[in-house]
Amino acid sequence: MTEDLDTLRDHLLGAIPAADSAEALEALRVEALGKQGSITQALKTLGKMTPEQRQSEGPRINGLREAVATAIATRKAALDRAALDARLASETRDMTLPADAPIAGTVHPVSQVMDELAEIFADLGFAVATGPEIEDDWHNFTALNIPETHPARAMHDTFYFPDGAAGTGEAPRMLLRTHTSPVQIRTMLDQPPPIRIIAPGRTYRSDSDATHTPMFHQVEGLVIDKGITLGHLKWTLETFLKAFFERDDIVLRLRPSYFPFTEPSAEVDVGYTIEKGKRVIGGSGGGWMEVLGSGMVHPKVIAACGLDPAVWQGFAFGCGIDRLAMLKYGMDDLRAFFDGDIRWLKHYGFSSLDVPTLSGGVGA
Ligand code: 2U9
Repeated sequence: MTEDLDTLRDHLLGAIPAADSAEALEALRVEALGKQGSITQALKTLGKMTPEQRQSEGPRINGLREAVATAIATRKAALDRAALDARLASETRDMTLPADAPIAGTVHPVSQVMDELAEIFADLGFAVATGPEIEDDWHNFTALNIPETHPARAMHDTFYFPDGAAGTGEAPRMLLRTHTSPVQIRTMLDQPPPIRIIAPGRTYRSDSDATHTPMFHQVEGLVIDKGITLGHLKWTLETFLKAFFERDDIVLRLRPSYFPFTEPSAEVDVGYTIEKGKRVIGGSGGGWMEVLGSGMVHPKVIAACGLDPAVWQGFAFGCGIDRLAMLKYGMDDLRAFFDGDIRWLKHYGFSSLDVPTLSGGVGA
């Protein structure tokens, strides 16, 4: 028995440190300490021994068991460390690669223009406001001086939700907002003037052709303060358009118009010139393009938001973001904006690392 144990000790304590894989080490563990293992079997012989034999053999067998268990744990830790080192060596990243190389996607022109608008208007003291796309009749129409019978409701080609509870008079009739104006209404109700905000976002009208999609993007602006005039409106729009088109020779033409929520109202045209057979924004030799609607906020709208129109005045404007993107970046079909065609996005998209800044240039 004594000789057997010595042979076993020599064999195991020689083989364990030499095991070259987790599998080989596990095989040795089973061979020694498994249910049928040599040490387990040796421990079982203790029960049949005389007390004297047990006193001398017990510590020897248990000592061997502990030595083997320790050797296995030491070898396992060494094999684990070697496996981790090998993985770390094979999974390295080249930290000197250009940062944009592995990025597959691009920033959509609509997102890019929204970022440009936020940057330009932040410089003029405007905050960005947002609100729900599912609105009620009051915030989308009534508060904006568009009562139930007003023809503008029909003009907006509104997507209404099925009546449901609304028909019972218990809940307001819900709709997809037809413009971002309800965001300005909510802002006026929520915070005291002075207010300077732009509200960019999705809007919905039941309309579809080369220049209209059922979902499109708008940005609207609102200023409410004391002593606001049309002069402030014109300067703000001129400053915005110069920064957006990155040209100093932007010429504006304000044409009288009508919107229920502004009085007086004006449509804003921007002059263009023809360069290499193409229309380019700037100058006015080529003609005029309509880009914005605007006006002084109607006193009824100011009153609907709980403010005294004799004290507070303001101006507002609105335009299509998709149209702004088309004019600046030269796309000709609005529907391609929403096709999700990766080739279109590769051509017209922007790098996510190229953030618009006034100092670095708002457009890439
Ligand atoms: C409040 C008060 C006034 C927002 C305005 C326009 C003029 C306008 C259209 C341009 C093209 C929308 O995308 S479009 O179809 N918008 O012409 N929007 S003034 O007036 C407001 C808004 C909110 C409280």
